[in-house]
Amino acid sequence: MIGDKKVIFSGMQPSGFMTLGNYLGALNNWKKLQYDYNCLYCIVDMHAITVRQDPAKFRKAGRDILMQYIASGLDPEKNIIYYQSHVPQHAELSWILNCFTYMGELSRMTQFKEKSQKHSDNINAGLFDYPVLMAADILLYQTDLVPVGEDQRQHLELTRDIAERFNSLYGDVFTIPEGYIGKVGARIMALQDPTKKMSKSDENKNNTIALMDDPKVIMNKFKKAITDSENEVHYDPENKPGVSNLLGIYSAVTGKTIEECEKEFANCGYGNFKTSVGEAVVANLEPIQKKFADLQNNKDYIESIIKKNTERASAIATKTLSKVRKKVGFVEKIR
Ligand code: ATP
Ligand code: LTN
Repeated sequence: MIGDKKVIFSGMQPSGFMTLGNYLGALNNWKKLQYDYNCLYCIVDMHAITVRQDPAKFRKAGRDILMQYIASGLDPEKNIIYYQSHVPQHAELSWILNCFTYMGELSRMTQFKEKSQKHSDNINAGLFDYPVLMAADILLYQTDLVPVGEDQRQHLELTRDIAERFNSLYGDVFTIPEGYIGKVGARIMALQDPTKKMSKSDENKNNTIALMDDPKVIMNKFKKAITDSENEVHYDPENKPGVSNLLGIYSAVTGKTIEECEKEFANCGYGNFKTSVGEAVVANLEPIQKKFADLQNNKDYIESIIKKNTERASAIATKTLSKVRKKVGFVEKIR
């Protein structure tokens, strides 16, 4: 708790252009939480370098994501929006927690197995240790709730295990966090291969809708989206993954239920259906794109946000870390 409100922490990697999947699966839910909780939304740049990044593209993606957070409706006065690498306490706590995490636990992580297959030429120690840095992110702020997608559930369980292990040795140091897995837009799939999730690091750009894609590009990508040969719009993720994904997107951007959407498109044919989905997405993204363009011209404002929010995050992180340092028996720093 901070004051009388529970603490929420979540993060996103600046590993490319933010996608409609990130927006509907994460940001849109974060937006709804910002008035009822104390929220920290971190840009986890240190996590992102566990796979190779081109420095210039990476820097741009990092800058853009902060503006996209704000353009999407996250209030930077209410929420603490900041960069992980600006608050060194994340790295420091991560080292300490490494000494309370077992190799066996880390080797069981599904994301590590998947990413080491995908990046078989660069299976670095950071990739293996990724979940411990994530545990440090969460535990530094005495987080109560962590809104994440289904794919992060295992990492969250490990965070709880590490926290409980530490607490059982040293007393109540960390709040034990709970997951908060939203239902709407929980899993937006790739447009050309609706059996895998839409992902910002996907090399095939026809698979993803970027938040900042031009309306014409968006319409085109939806027109090309894979469906099936039935020409019948109804929701059946198992047998009709493409159409179901499009229905899910339409439902998420319009706020209508899946049943309402099915009715709306009964007997309409895939061509018209895809056009309507595209138009709904374009309309949804238009104000975000406009706000983003305004923010790009307001460098001073963005810099002041970064400065203020880094200080706010640091103040909380410092408190937790000094408690941890004391508990493990480090000699006190002389100031
Ligand atoms: P990468 O391609 O680098 O792995 P990503 O696009 O998968 O990135 P992350 O940065 O790992 O996204 O995740 C940021 C947030 O967005 C997480 O909360 C994650 O659950 C959510 N998210 C990512 N992709 C989707 C998706 N396709 N549908 C719904 N939510 C998503
Ligand atoms: N691993 C997460 C990103 C992430 C995160 C966090 C999410 C890093 N630290 C702390 C919630 C809380 C991902 O890949 N989506």
